Amino acid sequence: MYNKIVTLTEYLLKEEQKFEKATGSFTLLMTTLENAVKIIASHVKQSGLVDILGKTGSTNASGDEVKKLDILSNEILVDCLSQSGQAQTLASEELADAISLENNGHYMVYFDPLDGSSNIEVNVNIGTIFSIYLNDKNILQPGRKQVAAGYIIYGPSVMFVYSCGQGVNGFTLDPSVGTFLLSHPNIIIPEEKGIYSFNESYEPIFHKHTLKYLKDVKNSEKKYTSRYIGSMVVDVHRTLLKGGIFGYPSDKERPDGILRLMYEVNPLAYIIQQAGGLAFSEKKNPLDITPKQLHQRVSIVMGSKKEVNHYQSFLS
Ligand code: AHM
Ligand code: MG
Repeated sequence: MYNKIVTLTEYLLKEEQKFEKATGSFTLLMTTLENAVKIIASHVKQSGLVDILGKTGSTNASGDEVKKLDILSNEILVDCLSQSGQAQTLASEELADAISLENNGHYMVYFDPLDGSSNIEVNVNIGTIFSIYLNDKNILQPGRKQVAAGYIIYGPSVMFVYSCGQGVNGFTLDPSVGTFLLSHPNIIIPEEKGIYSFNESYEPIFHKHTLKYLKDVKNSEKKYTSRYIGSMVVDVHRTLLKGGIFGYPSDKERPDGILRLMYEVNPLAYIIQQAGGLAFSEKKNPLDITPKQLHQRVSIVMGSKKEVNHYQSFLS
């Protein structure tokens, strides 16, 4: 006897059956992505050993070049997705331009291969973020047109969270069998929670409304606590599961903040909103922004409805 738990592959196949005209292309694309992130996960797990084994130079013991983990993750995703034949366009934080492949792939895939990369060397959680669109000649698509989006967290366990427009589901990697199992079905973000996640060291350059908001949460009757990991994907993941608010707003020196619209903000804003939360960027839902360029930056605040509304109440 064993407890039958739904695997990511089974879940994808079941979802596919709901669409009469499905060709299997999306399932194949997601399965390729699943395989790619399992390879990335195994490298992330080994990363601490690279120092111990003395492989930090430009070549490793076998004479191969040792690649930085974010560059390596990018290569793994590009290789796997190119070979799948299902994606015609690939775009990444690590590549100046989008890659246009010579195939009839139905999809365009945008990704941040390893978000929070400054946390790798201190063994703190990081993740991969992805965003999927139907193939189109125009690569500058508004987030509203995403057909699926999600992320993978490399932490104490590896989690694959995604949505294709019908709620959000989370899968945890069972390392003994190497399979993602449905662990968090139909994730709903709590409507409110006193956790705020901003880098407060930017107070000297924050705009007045952000300063007023931060002052208010500290003096509020409702108990607030602060959490900031510095890997957006992980800060948003905590916000999704526990509730609260994550923000990287614009400030006096950075009119668009620092986070990237197409492969950081839009996929995570899509997930948060699919789970019943809110996201906004300078009074606009980021999903409604038509990008002017691939690597465009955008300010962002997202999370539990009541917490985001609270922040918005300080915007005059
Ligand atoms: P990365 O994609 O190069 O890792 O950089 C983006 C990261 C986000 O994950 C995180 O929210 C932000 O940079 C942290 O920035 P800061 O150190 O200014 O708070
Ligand atoms: Mg990033």
